[in-house]
Amino acid sequence: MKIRAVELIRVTMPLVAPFRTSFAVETNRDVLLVRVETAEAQGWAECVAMDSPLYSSEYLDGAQQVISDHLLPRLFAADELSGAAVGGLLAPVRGHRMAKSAVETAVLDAELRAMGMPLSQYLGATATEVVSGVSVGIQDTVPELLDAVEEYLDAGYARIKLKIEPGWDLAPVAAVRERFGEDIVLQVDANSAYHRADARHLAQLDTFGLLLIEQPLAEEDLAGNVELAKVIRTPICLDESIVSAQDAYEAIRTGACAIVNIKPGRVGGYLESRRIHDVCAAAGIPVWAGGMLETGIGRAANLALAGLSNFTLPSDISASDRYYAQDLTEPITMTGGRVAVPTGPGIGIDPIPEVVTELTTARTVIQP
Ligand code: SMG
Ligand code: MG
Repeated sequence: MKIRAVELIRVTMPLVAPFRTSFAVETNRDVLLVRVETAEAQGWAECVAMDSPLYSSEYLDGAQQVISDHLLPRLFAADELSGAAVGGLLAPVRGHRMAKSAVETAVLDAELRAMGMPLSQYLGATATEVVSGVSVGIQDTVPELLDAVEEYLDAGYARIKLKIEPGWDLAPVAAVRERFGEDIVLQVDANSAYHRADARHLAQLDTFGLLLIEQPLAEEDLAGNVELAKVIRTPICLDESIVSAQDAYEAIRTGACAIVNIKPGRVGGYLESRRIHDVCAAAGIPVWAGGMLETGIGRAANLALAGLSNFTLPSDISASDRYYAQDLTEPITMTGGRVAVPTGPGIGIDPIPEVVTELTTARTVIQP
């Protein structure tokens, strides 16, 4: 396979409601789409970097520049390209995993579409549906939070994740438990907002029967989680801290986490995601798929991954309408707390050209 051209498309997607985390409030999702054209097929992917480097060090303009100036030239220079070869070709470039993931996924999508094989099958996924959880942002007041949670439970979501930060943790979690009872599956995500000295405070969450606490401490502070795990009973799940299979291995070996959130963008692609899945499976550590407010393009690919057998916890793969009134693809839907794994070739979903055109803010075509 040879690449004929790559199109980088910037799209601005208005969110149905602002989404607040411990690090930012999002009202629009700026997205970078990568379209790879080969003689046989075209492939699509979505870069999950956000407009500012607040979730992690990557951000959209930086990702776009790395793709154009440093990643694509390495792929154009290759004699025979395949999705599986991309990782090795891009390895000399340090970091920039979200950018690498988008490029690898677009190449893989083109290859699989040409072969007529679904990404789920290529990855070895066995499930046809994924248990769907929803991530609920920080709200101004507890009553507003309860209304939001009620709406998602009524819609059928199988698990609720509350974003927390210092000052918005014990009270909202207590209120949700009190209102909706012990039976709802509940977890929290701090996006690195706490410090080791907060261990005793976080231990107070233990009374609420949470499935897990996600990324309580700084990205770099793996050892802090080992200490924290001695003080809290709620299982620690890592997100930002795990950017490779080696990180996952190390976090598990040292006891820094009991659960891993897998986001393909964060770890450099679906193939590294599968390696993390395998490392965790071998160690008896359950995993689930994280989300980055993807459009249908990224969501479809995440569904393929989440069909692997060790994705035993509900994933952050909600329906399109959780974030977007109009998705870039046919909407992804959730029924009875489950979302179907796409069955078509490649990522199994196509962008709707008119919608992409309408929401596009910039496009560039890059050729070998
Ligand atoms: O796609 O539903 C989604 C987003 C889920 O909370 C979510 N993602 O840290 O896990 C996380 C966050 C990262 C993005 S927040 C702007
Ligand atoms: Mg997270």
